Amino acid sequence: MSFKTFATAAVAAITLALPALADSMIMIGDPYARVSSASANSGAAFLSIANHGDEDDRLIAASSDAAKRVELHTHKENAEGVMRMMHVPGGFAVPAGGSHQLMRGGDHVMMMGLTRALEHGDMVTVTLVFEKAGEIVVEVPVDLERKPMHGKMNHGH
Ligand SMILES: [Cu+2]
Repeated sequence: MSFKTFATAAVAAITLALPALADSMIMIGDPYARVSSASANSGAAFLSIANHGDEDDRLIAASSDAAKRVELHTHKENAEGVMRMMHVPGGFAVPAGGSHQLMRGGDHVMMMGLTRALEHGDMVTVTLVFEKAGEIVVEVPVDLERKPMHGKMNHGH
């Protein structure tokens, strides 16, 4: 074995070992993405994050193959009582032993500048970056039929 071959093998072993350790702490559940229309140039992804580690963690950034830019957003009511989206530069905390739910009308992963039209059933790859767990890659199905989780208020009698 030449020195070069040995060095490559050693590097490969190290890069494989790191994510395996980090991934065990954070579990992503029930991801889905939406666009408002076929011609939309932005979309949003929702999922649940569970932290099985004994250290608090934080989702601090995200990226996607389907968007030029991805931001962590939330919805807040402004002074006029209108719900508005806003960028959350500090990201979302996921406490040790706890979880954090991204959902419509709340925190979400905002995909801006879509690189292709997204249709029901398409898959997008979203890379989530955690402060401690590092990068976690999630395959997110586009689901345009999903109802909001807290839709009860929309049902008048
Ligand atoms: Cu948004």
